[in-house]
Amino acid sequence: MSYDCQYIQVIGPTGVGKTTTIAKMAAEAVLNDRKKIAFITTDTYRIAAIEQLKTYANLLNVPVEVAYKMSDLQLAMEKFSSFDLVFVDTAGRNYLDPQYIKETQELLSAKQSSETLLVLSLTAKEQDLQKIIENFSPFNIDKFIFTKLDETLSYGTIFNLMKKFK
Ligand SMILES: Nc1nc2c(ncn2[C@@H]2O[C@H](COP(=O)(O)OP(=O)(O)OP(=O)(O)O)[C@@H](O)[C@H]2O)c(=O)[nH]1
Ligand SMILES: [Mg+2]
Repeated sequence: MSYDCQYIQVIGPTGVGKTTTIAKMAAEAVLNDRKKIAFITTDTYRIAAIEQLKTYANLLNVPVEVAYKMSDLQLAMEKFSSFDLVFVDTAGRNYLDPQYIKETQELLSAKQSSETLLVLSLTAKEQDLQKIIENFSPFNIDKFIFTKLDETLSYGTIFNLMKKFK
């Protein structure tokens, strides 16, 4: 996978595989591409979220910083400014509620330019995914990542969403 920015923010609804996908992308970057990478997590919400990312970080032998607020995120990004890629994990929330979009957006508004990836599970209904994408529009999503292809038998949603949201 190629990236357009040094900082990669991964956002999306609960349990879609944000943290797992970061681990996969990071493993590819470290093991195949020999990149110097780091993790930042802003998920201080879910129980054991930090431990989950730290477990992957230990396996790949890469550093992690935890950001409780925007200023922590800013400091962590500066700390990792010499790294090739910095993956920023975020908390999954019910993003049909615009309040959570606002909270996450406030937390992520650091000054470094970053690429924003929206993770969507193909096991979700297309109509709900459309609404989630619309609610995420204040983020300027750069790319979608579809997960759980292995848990569905229908893939048309990928094409419909790509067509609708370009
Ligand atoms: N079958 C399947 N399971 C997946 C995939 N990606 C992630 N999972 C599983 O989905 C569950 C949730 O994964 P996480 O990576 O913790 O999801 P998350 O979006 O970070 O979850 P929250 O941070 O709690 O919102 C775990 O059991 C993962 O193993 C996938 O592509 N296919
Ligand atoms: Mg997670």
